Amino acid sequence: MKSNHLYPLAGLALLALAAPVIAHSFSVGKIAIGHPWTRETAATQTVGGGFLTVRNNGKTADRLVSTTSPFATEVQMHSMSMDRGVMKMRQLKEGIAIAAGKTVELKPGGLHIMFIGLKKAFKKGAKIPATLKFERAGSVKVEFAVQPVGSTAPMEAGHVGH
Ligand SMILES: [Cu+2]
Repeated sequence: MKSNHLYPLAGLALLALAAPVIAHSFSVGKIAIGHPWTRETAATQTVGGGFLTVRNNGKTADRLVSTTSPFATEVQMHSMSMDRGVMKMRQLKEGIAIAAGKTVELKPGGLHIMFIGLKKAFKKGAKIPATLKFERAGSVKVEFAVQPVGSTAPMEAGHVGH
């Protein structure tokens, strides 16, 4: 596991500081994960969605096979689609394929991660630790940034400098 925040070269670190926005990202092998985020949950809420981008910089297809988090009893991968005007959510037991050279976006209304059986509420500004496991690249620890309830897209500005 390697966080992209840790630039080995001072020059790169300076460039990063000069940028107006610093994304939080993670990588393992040829897989790059961009801005994992989730939404604030109410105390009574038992599930929460998780969103991120996964890029496969390798020449071989890979697959996100599972996710675990100490904050949830179970973490599933879901797809969402319209079926005769009704939004349907379906569990992807085989995981999510990431073709070579491609980026897959997990976002509200589409593919997403589902935290089930929340052990405590997700508080705005907190980071939810999770481990993503890829068939080929292996496992990587990431943190889902908790955004406000109404968020529909990742907010990078909220965590500049971490
Ligand atoms: Cu779902």
